[in-house]
Amino acid sequence: MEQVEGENATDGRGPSIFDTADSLPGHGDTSQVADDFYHLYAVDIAAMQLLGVKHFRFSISWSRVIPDGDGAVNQKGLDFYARLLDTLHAAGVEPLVCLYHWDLPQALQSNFGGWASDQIVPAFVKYAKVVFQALGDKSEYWTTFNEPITFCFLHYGAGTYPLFIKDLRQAWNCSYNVLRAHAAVVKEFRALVPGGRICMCLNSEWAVPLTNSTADVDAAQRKMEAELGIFADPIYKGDYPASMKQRISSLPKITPQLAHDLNGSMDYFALNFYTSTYVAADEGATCTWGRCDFTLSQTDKAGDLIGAEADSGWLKSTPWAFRPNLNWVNNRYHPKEIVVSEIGWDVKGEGTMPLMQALNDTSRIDFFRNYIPEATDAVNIDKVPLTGLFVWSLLDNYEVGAGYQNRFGVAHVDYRTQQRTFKASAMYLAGIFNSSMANASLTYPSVA
Ligand code: GBH
Repeated sequence: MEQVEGENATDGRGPSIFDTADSLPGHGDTSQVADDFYHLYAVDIAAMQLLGVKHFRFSISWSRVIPDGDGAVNQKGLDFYARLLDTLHAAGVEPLVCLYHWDLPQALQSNFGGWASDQIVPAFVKYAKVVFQALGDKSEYWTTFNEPITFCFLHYGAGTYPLFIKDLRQAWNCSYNVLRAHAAVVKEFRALVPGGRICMCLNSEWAVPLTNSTADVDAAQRKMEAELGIFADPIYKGDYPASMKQRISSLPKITPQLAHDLNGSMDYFALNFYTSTYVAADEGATCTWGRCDFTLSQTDKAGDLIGAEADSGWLKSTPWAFRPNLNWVNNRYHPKEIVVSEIGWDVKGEGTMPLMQALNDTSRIDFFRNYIPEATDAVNIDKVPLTGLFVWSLLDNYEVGAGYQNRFGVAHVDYRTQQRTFKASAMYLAGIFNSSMANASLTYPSVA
């Protein structure tokens, strides 16, 4: 995956849209080296063992497997992921593999506009089949997409992330092509990976009505329906939420055939959850994905923030929202199983701190200490079928929107030497994982 691997042109890998976005107005960092996970994966897996980590989520770079997205297969690319999966298994770490975490092969963007074009669907199906044939027996858990609302509406719609395209029509085409591609890929998955489980990984920020007014309460519900329902409703219910159909004129049409193909295509529900937002009814207001009749803010009427600040401007600590968000998903979709595929925190200012200060990441520990019990309560008290939770992230890594400035790792990465050092939060998690860190080396790989 683009955020950790590096070696973007090694062993036949083709360029992705983020390699080329380096020349666009962004943060100026490139993913060319990142965490050099391409070479260091084995020591990182050893570190997982030390921490007591039993599950690891990663994504495959499409352009490593098919360099131009739609042509010849690059065996060396597949071999890397085979080595990675075999090493995880040997270490007793179970993988969860994502096919697409935003790093589109550049050729597909250049040739036909990427996800905005329906030509993307057969290309993605071809890529997925190659992966399932080569690696399908090496993982039980899979996801097709990570956060499609993010890559469709921020990369193509809002123009704020690379690709920096600002065209809502392209974003809607993207979202529709994602649904079609997901349905088609799951069909192949059933044939090629018997016994495997697959879903789409979705994200939401919990919606809090700004006031007790019925209008704001309704608006908060609409916000959840729009953010999760844009994909989960067609999959679980066969159509978009009524609240979206009433308001968003550019909404694509879910045909009976597509609804049929999507039905049953989520074996579990993967949710990325980080934070929350206030929602106020606002007739005629537009949200990222069109006319939604509400406005969002992380500040209440008195001017107070919804929670403590992280480094990322969008991230505030709202542990109390985790349990209601999980319940919202459970009550609306009744998934057989839910996996929280990301929770995580970047410490304010960590990117410019001296190492010793960065290692003492008490606000990240607070984040986990506050969030994790909410998930436990959702399981024990509310009977939410939550079976797993992934921390984002093991390592500091390359952020598509922010480069190397924002650090989400529980291990610090010195990007100059590639040395990793466990932060205090890694020790905290090791305690939860029942690891015995007695002989742990806190910095790795060791320098000669
Ligand atoms: C995750 O998304 C990503 O899956 C992961 O790749 C990333 O490393 C991690 O966040 C940390 O950033 O720019 O103000 O429009 C988390 C959910 C949804 C959060 C989109 C940022 C954009 C806010 N993301 N959101 S803004």
